[in-house]
Amino acid sequence: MSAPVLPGYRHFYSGKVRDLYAPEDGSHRLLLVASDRISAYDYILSSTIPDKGRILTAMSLWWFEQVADVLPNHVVSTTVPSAVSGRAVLVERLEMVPVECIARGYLAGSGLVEYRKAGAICGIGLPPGLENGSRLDEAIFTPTTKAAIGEHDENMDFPEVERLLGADLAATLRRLTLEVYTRGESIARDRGIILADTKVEFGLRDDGTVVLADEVLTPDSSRFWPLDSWHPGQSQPSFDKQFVRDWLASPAADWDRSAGTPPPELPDEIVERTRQRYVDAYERLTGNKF
Ligand code: PZK
Repeated sequence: MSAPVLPGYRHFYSGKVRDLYAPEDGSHRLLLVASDRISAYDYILSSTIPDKGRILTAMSLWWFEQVADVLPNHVVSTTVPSAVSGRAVLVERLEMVPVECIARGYLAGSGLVEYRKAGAICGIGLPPGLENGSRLDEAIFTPTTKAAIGEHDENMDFPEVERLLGADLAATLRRLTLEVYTRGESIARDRGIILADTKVEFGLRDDGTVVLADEVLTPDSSRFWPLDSWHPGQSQPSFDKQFVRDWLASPAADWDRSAGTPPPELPDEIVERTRQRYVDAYERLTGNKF
């Protein structure tokens, strides 16, 4: 599923699972389109998940409202071309901050790797004895460089962020990242979902106002874990992608991850169960029916 042609818009950029367009009306806007594409093990799969783009768009819009008292967001309108209805938003065009702002409240992924190697993540020392999936006493800000597609992001320590962006903006981004995450984690936990970590994208208006951009607190930008199967000391199942990962790793898929061949198409049952997990996450978090 490649980026659709949208009359009145010029295709501007495509990420792994989303596409950006510039309106041809000369307005200072962008159209941010969420596709039904899904990634696993660093591949974009050939299968799509029906409604994923609409579900994640609705979830992100809901989160923007939940944190509207923390900072403004880039959404201008949800009136969009019918070809992408429900899965696109018209947004303010901002100067994007060239740092991936990540907050972690639990130990997993590259954070766990760093902790085991150094007892610290991004220069922040952590107590000994933490395990895979442990909850941190306080969430931490673990920024990374924005690498080009295909490259891997590199951890930065806070002084590096200060040198790159200035001490004021660095402190503001750290505070806002932690406020957005802490608010989200608390809301999600009450509804049975652990938000282990999240990546927040910020942009700047011409007057320097920091604005929440991109999508926020979705399963594509965050680790979602089911609270009822959270067991520190082992790797936690992913709320949204576990069926996909388990099937791709099973003999049924007949796929050798290390061979460099792209993963096979997903069976209909795996697609349907995965779609249901996105619907579940949306309904549990928001209390709305999808
Ligand atoms: C912007 N991205 C990442 C997201 C993609 C790429 N409001 C904004 N103003 C200016 N630029 C961006 C945004 C936002 N959001 C975001 N790159 C630029 C991205 C989604 C799909 F292809």
